[in-house]
Amino acid sequence: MKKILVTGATGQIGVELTQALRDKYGAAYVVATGYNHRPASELPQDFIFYRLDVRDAPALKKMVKDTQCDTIFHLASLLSAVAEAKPMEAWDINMNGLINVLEVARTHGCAVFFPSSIGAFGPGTPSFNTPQETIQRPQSLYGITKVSGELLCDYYFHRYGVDTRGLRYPGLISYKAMPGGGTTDYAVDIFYAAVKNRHYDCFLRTDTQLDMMYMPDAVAAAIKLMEADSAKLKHRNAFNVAAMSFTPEQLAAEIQKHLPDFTVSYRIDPVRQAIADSWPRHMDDSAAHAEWGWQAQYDLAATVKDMLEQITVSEQ
Ligand code: AKB
Repeated sequence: MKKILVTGATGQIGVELTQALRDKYGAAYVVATGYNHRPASELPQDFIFYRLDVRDAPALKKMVKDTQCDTIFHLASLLSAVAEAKPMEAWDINMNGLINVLEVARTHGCAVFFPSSIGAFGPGTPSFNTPQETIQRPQSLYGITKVSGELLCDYYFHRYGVDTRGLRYPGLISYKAMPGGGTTDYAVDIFYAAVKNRHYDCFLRTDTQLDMMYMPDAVAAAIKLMEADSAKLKHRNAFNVAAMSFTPEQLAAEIQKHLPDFTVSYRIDPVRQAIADSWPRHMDDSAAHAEWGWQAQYDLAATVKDMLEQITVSEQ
């Protein structure tokens, strides 16, 4: 039986991944930790977690020792837009947090899941069918921490045999916890604006095409990767995973099929637009298919239908 520790459990991925892990392995076997407190009203009811700053190595070590965990889902990280605003803090949390996790995993024999991102690519990367192995010269600080994180995870695997595995996530769409300062956040905000106001002011250009994924797929991918047969993994840190790829204009058109009076205007944020312009449009995820059977379940139409239904119910 696995005993799991989740860092960053109050974040956008963390809230849903923690719940899915508790459903699968039992609540007693999944310890959720978080640092950046959201108001309780923004978390699911009865969401139990411990306060832990991943930069605090002794506290992290004590948590791993006390819980006797054998697997760490290390989600604590600052996202791309907020990392541009607070680069020193982003480096501290994303890099020092990760190396603390890897060190404690090395000394206590834990496996580690690390979420990388499309942000790990840059303007020199092939934009369409972005290969699993390709040029990675990101220009955002977030992206630099993600490439460095991938390399560090591979280093701990090759040098010390720590079972590290990771995914390059696209922009993630969800309704249970809001994202906190990413470039792809428009693809979440737009649904709330559509349901509440029938209008959205988009901060990315109408034709900005990016890979996206619905949260149930993102959660399933992390669990499936961590359960995969280690011997079959040729790549580890990190696998490209794709589900759908669209522009703000295409997303708005899909929403309009359900809400015909919905309109969008564009007020571009130059920082987030520059980041988005440097990211790939669509990744090739054939290595994930071949090595551990990855397959997305949600396309654009299914995601939009579910998001609108869930948000409409929660607003009533
Ligand atoms: C962000 O926009 O920063 C994240 C990501 C794609 O990694 N959602």
